[in-house]
Amino acid sequence: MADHLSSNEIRARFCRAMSDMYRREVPLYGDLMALVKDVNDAVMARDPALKARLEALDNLERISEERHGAIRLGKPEELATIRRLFAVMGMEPVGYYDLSVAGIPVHSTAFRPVRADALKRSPFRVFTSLLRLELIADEALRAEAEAILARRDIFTPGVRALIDKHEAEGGLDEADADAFIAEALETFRWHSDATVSEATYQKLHDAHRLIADVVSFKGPHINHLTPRTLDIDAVQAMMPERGITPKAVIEGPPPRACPILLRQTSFKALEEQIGFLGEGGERVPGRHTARFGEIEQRGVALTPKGRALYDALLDKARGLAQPKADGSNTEAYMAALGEVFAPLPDDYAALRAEGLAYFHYFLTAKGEAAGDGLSGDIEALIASGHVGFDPLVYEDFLPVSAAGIFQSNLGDNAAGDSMAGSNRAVFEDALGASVPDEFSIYQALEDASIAAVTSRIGPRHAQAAKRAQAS
Ligand code: OOG
Ligand code: NI
Repeated sequence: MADHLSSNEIRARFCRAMSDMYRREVPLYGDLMALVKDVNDAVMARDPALKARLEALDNLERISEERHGAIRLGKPEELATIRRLFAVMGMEPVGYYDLSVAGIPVHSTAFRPVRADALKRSPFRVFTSLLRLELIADEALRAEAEAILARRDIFTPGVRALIDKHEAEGGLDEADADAFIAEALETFRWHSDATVSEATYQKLHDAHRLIADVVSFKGPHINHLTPRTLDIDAVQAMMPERGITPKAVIEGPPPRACPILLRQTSFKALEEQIGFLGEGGERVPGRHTARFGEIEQRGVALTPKGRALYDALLDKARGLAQPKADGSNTEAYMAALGEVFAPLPDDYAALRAEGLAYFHYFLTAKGEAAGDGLSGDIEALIASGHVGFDPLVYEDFLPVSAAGIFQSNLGDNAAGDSMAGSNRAVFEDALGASVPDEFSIYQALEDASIAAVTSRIGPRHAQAAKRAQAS
């Protein structure tokens, strides 16, 4: 077997190549990246303890790199093939997100690495949506959209061949991996030439702006990338100084000492020049709005109990002040959010004690020093300082936040009424696989860390140690 490049390495290289491409395509995104880097550098300069922690847990050079991007697909077989494409990079579908509840005619998953070591090497994920054509009410238009999509192939023959090779041989060598990255990028590239006439585009656009974005082009252009910021409030506040127009509010929980889940915000999608297909095949100038830049800041993953509380509190805050797209009530919304979230403890020990969040357990230096002499249960060992716990970072997305990101970038009046119910089975059928829910992944990580700790406690460990000595 030839030497295979690891899927982690392929994903890291792909992420960098996509970032380079997107910065060339959308220069304002490069300005956002520069702002994020400046803010991250400033945060680390004023908080050396944080910097030291990041240095130990992460790679400082990669702090400001992209954490995710997003695409929107048009037909089931595109979703099935993109699953195989992402698998080459060690990315698996996790979670089902139904956006139709927010009036957006798609359902989605996130392709992402799931193992702790893979996340550490390159946490890059892609939020991937599939258009739900069945939500187009006008039957003739639905048929037309289907026919247009049927004519396109968003994958190059080269990438198809390399996906096959990866599956047949269980990996790709370095030359194939680099070829794969170049070919895969073609799927995510921007095409300024629409495949439809202005009249067709307009009809699709009137049905829903998102439908026009998905159906009118040759491929599912990457519509945003999202670096990690260490201070999302600072970046949001500084965007205007750099000539970047932010969306009105940061989605997700309010700012906290112990961050939970995911906070994210974006700059508003740019209006870009495109060419419609003219009657004689000529290009007719037009405009389309789809692409933007986003930033994110992640916190601890919540258990189902913690998540239910989060959802209820967010709902309550939105009942008090629904954020307006023009920013006119941003202060009122942020104030409501802060107030309503007060009952969610802002301290890791309390979040853990109340079973609201997931943690990684480990033997502290004191625990290691105790060697074979450790006994008691985990809670007692935590109290005595032998066992410690670190928050497990939330690696997934939030449907209400995602809807807010979609809406602000589709034009702020794109918020529609709730559409037909969710249809996970249809999505999984198109995907060709079932999607695990994210909780099971965090639970498994937490359980594994507990098992690793308990294997070193008490009689069982003492016996194992004796056996090891005897052999
Ligand atoms: C995806 C929007 C959702 C997020 O970060 O929640 C998203 C899209 O606009 O296609 O990326
Ligand atoms: Ni996003």
